[in-house]
Amino acid sequence: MSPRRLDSRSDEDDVRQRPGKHGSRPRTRTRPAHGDAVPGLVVAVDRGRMTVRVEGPEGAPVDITTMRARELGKHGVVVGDRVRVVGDTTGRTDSLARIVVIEERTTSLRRTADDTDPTERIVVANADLLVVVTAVTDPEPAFGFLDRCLVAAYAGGLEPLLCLTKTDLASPQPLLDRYAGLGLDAVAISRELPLDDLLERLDSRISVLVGQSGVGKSTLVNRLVPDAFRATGDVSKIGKGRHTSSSVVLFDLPAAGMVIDTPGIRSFGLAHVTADDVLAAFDEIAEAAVDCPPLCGHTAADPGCALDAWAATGPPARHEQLAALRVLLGAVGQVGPGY
Ligand SMILES: Nc1nc2c(ncn2[C@@H]2O[C@H](COP(=O)(O)OP(=O)(O)O)[C@@H](O)[C@H]2O)c(=O)[nH]1
Ligand SMILES: [Mg+2]
Ligand SMILES: [Zn+2]
Repeated sequence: MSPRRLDSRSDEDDVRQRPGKHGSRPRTRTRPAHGDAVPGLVVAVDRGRMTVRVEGPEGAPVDITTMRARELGKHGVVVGDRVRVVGDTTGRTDSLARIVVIEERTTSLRRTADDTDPTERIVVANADLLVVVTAVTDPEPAFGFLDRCLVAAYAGGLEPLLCLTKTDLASPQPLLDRYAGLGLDAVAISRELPLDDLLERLDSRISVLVGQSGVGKSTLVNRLVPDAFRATGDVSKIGKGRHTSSSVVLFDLPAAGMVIDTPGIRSFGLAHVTADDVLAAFDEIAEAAVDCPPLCGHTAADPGCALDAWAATGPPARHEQLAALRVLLGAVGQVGPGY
């Protein structure tokens, strides 16, 4: 069962988007007539000002300050967005350029504040990989959180990667076992060991790091990006009250690729996700589910779910696959809207 990349949905907005009819949202690649607009990548968003990386006069990348053009209406801009910019794009002090186009997103990592809040927010656009960082112990793995991260990855079209930290303290095996059926990629790391396995997976890609407090995410970011200077240890004392402690931050890896840290994200509300959104990441299972009754939640409690028959036929590994998938669907099952 191999996850496949989903087609993009059009989710432009990180604000006020009603759930329940995704798939039918208009696909708006907003493009006013700006022939001279230059392409760029949004690397930071801070209260209405976006830092956009464009190609500078000498060909080297330059980070410039921008705002959204009025013609974009309510379309939100998030880190990772590919945009087009007009105005003063030199990056000179006090220059302010305008974003006139937001390119269609290839992936979108989304969350709602909680499972009942209909307001969907896009956390990061166009990331390839969601690196779910969890300690094997100290703190103990938060399985519910991990399940939710994986659901958000599959539903958003990102490839998930489990990054198991503090493996000097305990075995990663129980965590690997929980998700074995998903065919999920995983790396085990610790402070004392080289990061080669992880670096290989981050190479030339845009990766988002998520993880609960204390798992060693800042320690990891500092090793990946030596000039990142993320506060580690008792963060509750260090980061409190600063808006930077909760903003999404993009770092360039010393080699090729970028990592995006998400310090403020401690939960993934999934009010926007349906069971079928998750299934869509698994070709074979999605195909088997066409025989399910309408609005089937695909859990063991759903009468007539065709996935039981699918697991009962074919290779025995299907049972493990279905069990792992249903662990994830348990996180979706708590959702009201759409079901
Ligand atoms: N034993 C052990 N401790 C670690 C490891 N990585 C980080 N830590 C410790 O775990 C604590 C939390 O680390 P931090 O990077 O601040 O976690 P964050 O909250 O996820 O950013 C700190 O005391 C780190 O020194 C590791 O690989 N092994
Ligand atoms: Mg931290
Ligand atoms: Zn079903």
